[in-house]
Amino acid sequence: MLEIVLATNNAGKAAEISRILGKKVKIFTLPEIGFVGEIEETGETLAENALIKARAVACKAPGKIIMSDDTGLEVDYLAKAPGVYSARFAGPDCSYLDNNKKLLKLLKGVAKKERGAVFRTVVAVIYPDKNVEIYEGKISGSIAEKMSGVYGFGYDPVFIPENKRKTFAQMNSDEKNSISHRMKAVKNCRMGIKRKYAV
Ligand code: ITT
Repeated sequence: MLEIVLATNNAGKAAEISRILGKKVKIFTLPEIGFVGEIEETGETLAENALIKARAVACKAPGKIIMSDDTGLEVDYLAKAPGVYSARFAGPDCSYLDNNKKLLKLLKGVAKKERGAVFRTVVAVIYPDKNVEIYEGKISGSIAEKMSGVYGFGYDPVFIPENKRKTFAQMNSDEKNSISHRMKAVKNCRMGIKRKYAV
């Protein structure tokens, strides 16, 4: 069984990734490898931040594959903001609700055709031989006029994927995972892992 450490403190994200990777992979969370504390995401790109998280954890788990993901929501009308700053869009210690409220306020009155947005995920993997690989996934869509739905996390209540009539938060996890930015990045990553290991 392949052992992968997920370098994330975000439980929603960890649940999605482990579902996508499937049963042949044993996932270790940060508490399970004895990693405590916050990792400061000081990078200017998603790839830099994903690598910062993976590197911070690698020394704690020798011999294991380390995987991290950094995700950003890029809104056309806001010149691709919040992007790499998606987690703290509404300020330090803000909640998902604060971020969604701020986004909806900034887009108040903006026409539907100008509400385009992209969710982008970068997955960084550090292999036990110290080799580093980066994988990407994205999905286009638009920002709704109000929050809807109870599933998922983060900006899911305001993001409507292209060709859909509901937000990510109105989809159960299988439905979101079948089309999401994270699924695409993790699937690319899984292909990279398969090229190295027979799983
Ligand atoms: P880690 O750094 O511990 O992995 P995080 O919550 O800081 O977790 P990111 O920096 O990757 O995660 O993501 C930034 C924010 O983007 C995150 O806090 C959510 O608000 C949002 N986000 C990420 N993935 C999302 C998804 O699939 N659906 C909705 N919002 C998402």
